[in-house]
Amino acid sequence: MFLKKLLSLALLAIGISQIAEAQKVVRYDLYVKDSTVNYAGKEKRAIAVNGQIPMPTLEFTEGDTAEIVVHNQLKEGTSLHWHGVFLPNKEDGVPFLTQMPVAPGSTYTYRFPIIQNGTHWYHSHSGLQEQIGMYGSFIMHKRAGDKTVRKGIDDLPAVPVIISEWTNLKPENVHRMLHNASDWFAIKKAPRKAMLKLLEAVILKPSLLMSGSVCWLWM
Ligand SMILES: [Cu+2]
Repeated sequence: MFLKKLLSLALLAIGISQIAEAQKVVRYDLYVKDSTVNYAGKEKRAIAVNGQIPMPTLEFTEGDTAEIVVHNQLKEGTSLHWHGVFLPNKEDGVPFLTQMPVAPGSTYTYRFPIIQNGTHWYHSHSGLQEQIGMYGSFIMHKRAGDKTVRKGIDDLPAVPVIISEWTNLKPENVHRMLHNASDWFAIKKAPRKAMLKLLEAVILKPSLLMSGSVCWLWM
């Protein structure tokens, strides 16, 4: 009888500790600020978050609660969308649909439970802010002891790699030109050449991709 009671108490303690672990709140503070970069021979406006482009990699474990505090230091509204992440609609970050834009000079908190695992990304959903720097990795790890962990695959250290391009053109102009369907970018900018350069870089120097989280490539 005593043993049975002890056992059920132990199980209860384990249960409580699991709940406590599952309810860990993981907070990130993101400071969104205008910045100037020179990635392709000209000083251009960009948006850096916590002083970096891409935005910081956000990491969680399934069961955590994400608390992401956006400090908008821009002179315009902003928003953040969590790409492919299951969450309550009001946290989805689509301005004028699921929330009002985060006003200049204000702070806004996204809060949602992490109910999946995998590597995703997040980006601004306001105007064309994404194109000038507002994108980043969003990683949701499996819980410790998750039965679906594949030995030798899921337990390898993960390094997020973001492949991006930069243009000195304003993203609004790129957008307009793509709508005109002039094929300017396919003909003049030779994107395939850029992909070949990337492949060459990876083959010749695999550490390039392993050592950094970003690979910038200029056409
Ligand atoms: Cu998206």
